[in-house]
Amino acid sequence: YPKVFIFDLDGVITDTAELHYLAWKKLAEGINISFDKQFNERLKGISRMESLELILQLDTSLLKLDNEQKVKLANKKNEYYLELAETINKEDVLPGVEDLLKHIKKQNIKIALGSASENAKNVVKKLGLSSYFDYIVDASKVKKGKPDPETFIIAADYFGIPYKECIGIEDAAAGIEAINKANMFSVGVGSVENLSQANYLVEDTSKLNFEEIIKKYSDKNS
Ligand code: G16
Ligand code: MG
Repeated sequence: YPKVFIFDLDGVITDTAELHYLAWKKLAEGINISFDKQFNERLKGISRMESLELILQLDTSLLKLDNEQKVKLANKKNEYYLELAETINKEDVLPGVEDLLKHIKKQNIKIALGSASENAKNVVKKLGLSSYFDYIVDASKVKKGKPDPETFIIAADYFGIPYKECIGIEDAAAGIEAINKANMFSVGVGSVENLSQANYLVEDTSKLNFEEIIKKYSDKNS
C-alpha cells in the first residue's frame, strides 16, 4: 500500500473554478478587460498573482501598473471570490470524493491537500472535510507553484515518506507534471487530451475507486 495520498482542491475535491472565474470576470470588467471561459482555462491551478499577470497581458496599457496597484487588484479579486465562496457547503463536494477519503482513512494511510489556493483551508472546512486531512499544503507554504513539484514534496516531507510511496490526484496538466516530477504516482481526473501524462486516468471524480487506484499503483511499482 502507498503511505500518503495528496489531493488537489479545485477540480478534484470541489469545483471552485467556477467561483474563481466569476470573481476574475468581475474584476476584469471593472478595468475594461473582456474575459471568457476559454481564457479562464489557463488560470486553473495557477496562483492569484500569476493569474492577474496573465489577465493584465490582455491589455498592454495595463502592463505599466506598479506592484502596489497589482496587489490592490489581486486583493479585490479575492474579496469577490470570498463573497461567492460564502455559500460553499457539503453539497459542493464532488461525487465519489468523500467515499474515497473514507477508504483511505480506514487503511490508516495519510491524507494531505496540495493546493495553490490561499483559501484552501477555509474551503475544506466549509465542505465539512477538515477531519480527513492530516496536513494541508496551501499557497502560504509554497514558493514555486505547479508544475514545480514543491507542493507535493512539502506534503511527503512533512510525513517523512519516500516519494515513491505517495499518490497525487490532479485535474490540471500542470498538477500532473508536478506529481510526476516528484516521482510520485499520478492520478488524473479529466480527459486524455489534457492529462495524457497521468500514470492512471479517470474521466471524472465519480470514477475514483480506492481498490482500482491501489491496483494501478502496485502494477507500476512491481
Ligand atoms: C486554485 C485554482 C486557481 C487559483 C488558485 C489560487 O488552485 O485552481 O485558479 O488561482 O487556487 O487561489 P486563491 O486566489 O484562493 O489563493 P488548486 O491548486 O486548488 O487547483
Ligand atoms: Mg485543480
